Amino acid sequence: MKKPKKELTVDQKIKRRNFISFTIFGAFAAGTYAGWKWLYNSPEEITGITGGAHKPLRKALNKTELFFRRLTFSENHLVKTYPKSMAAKVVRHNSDIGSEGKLPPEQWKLQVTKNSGAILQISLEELKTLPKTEIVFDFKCVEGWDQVSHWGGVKFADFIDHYKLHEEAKLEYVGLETPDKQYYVGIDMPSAIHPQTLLAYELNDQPLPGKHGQPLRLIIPVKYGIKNLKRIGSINFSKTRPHDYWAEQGYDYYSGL
Ligand SMILES: Nc1nc2c(c(=O)[nH]1)N[C@H]1C(S)=C(S)[C@@H](COP(=O)(O)O)O[C@H]1N2
Ligand SMILES: [Mo]
Repeated sequence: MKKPKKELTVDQKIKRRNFISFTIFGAFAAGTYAGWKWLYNSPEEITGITGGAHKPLRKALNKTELFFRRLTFSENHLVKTYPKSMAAKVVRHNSDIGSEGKLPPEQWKLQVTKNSGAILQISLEELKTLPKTEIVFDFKCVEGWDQVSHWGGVKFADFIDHYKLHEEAKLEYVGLETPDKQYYVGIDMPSAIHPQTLLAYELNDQPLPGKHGQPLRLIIPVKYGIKNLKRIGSINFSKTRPHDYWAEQGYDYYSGL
């Protein structure tokens, strides 16, 4: 004979539901805690090129970076430009790590290391014999200001052509440093050879003032100000990420717009 099904009282039903919801809630809470603990106890990356995140988080950040690089970047994608009349006459100035004061021009030569190990020493006069390119664009600092400014110099891609650095340009990165090596940046090659990237020696049709990177600076409109290194002393090419002043402090290595 079949056992008659026992009806639950309202009270019992409530108790049972509470039991089920608390069990589910508890399981979620335990899972969340376990996940957090896993992340918390996961090894930290070695502080070096980038600045100390937990390894699983850095992995996710790198994936995100790659996704946005592929989505937003192409050599044909140009940053918006403006008429010269819109360029600021009084140009904002930010930090001067490695580029303080004025450098006697005769004490400066751009040093470019080739794959062979040979070092090119290039004077400003020599650079000025290459075709000049000008750009008026909205310069953006991560600290929250931006300003339309007008720069002139040698297109990085023209520089590569002129000095026959095609083998070097097949590598992934360009590293630039101030003469005293106090400030340094790493740039991915597609951004370096982007048609709007300049080795700039002029601001508002005048030689670069001391505080804006005299005698030569990087102007890379596809990146935030931090990557626009003032007073370039040396240029290197590499397969791996060159060290980068702000990335070491935890800023985004790519720092693209
Ligand atoms: N050598 C050197 N380059 C540098 C910096 C610096 O401190 N030292 N600061 C960077 C930052 S954060 C910004 S916003 C721009 C500012 O350039 P500006 O002073 O010409 O406006 O330069 C970049 N290049
Ligand atoms: Mo900046």
